[in-house]
Amino acid sequence: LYSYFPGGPRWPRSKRSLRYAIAQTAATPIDRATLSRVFARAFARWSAATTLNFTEAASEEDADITIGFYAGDHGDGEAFDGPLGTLAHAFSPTDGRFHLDAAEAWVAAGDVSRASSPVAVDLESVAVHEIGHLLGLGHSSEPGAIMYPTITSRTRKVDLASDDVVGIQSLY
Ligand code: TQI
Ligand code: CA
Ligand code: ZN
Ligand code: ZN
Repeated sequence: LYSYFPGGPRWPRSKRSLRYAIAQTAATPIDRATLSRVFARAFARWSAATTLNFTEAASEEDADITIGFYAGDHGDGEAFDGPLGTLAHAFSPTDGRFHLDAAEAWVAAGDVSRASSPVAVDLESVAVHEIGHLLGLGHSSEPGAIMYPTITSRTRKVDLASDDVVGIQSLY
């Protein structure tokens, strides 16, 4: 079963078009065009299930959601920890911050199960999960759900389960 953050925070009804920006932060081996494509696909999974829509903004000042890669302590009290452990974190509505650990062996294209690194992590899978948090979903007790709080390295999991869909549709 899905859950929400305490108090059920969500984006206001007046705001069904959300804008996200990919910040220029710590270096990742993934090029900018690939990042745009991967995050667009991850947002599309949630817009397909709701009346929300998402567009990439050119600048952070113009965005509701900001996405960035950071290493170690990056000033929000939730330091990243190197490969594996914490991969990413996102804040509840309407904060909009979505941070990824720059130290992960992110895979943005191709088959993560065939990646050369034993600690490879599929970027789109993590993005779909974190966008659930950005929109107000907590964790699910359903192992097949995107919002289930476990992911194995070298696996891809990007399709919303009916549990995720029912959860997001009762919020929006
Ligand atoms: N990051 C945790 C997560 O996103 C951070 C976190 C823990 C959190 N408790 C939270 C965020 C409560 C919001 C609300 O769950 S993580 C997974 C999963 C992580 C974990 O790096 O551990 C995924 C990132 F669900 F598989 F465990 C992505 Cl998909
Ligand atoms: Ca980490
Ligand atoms: Zn952070
Ligand atoms: Zn989570």
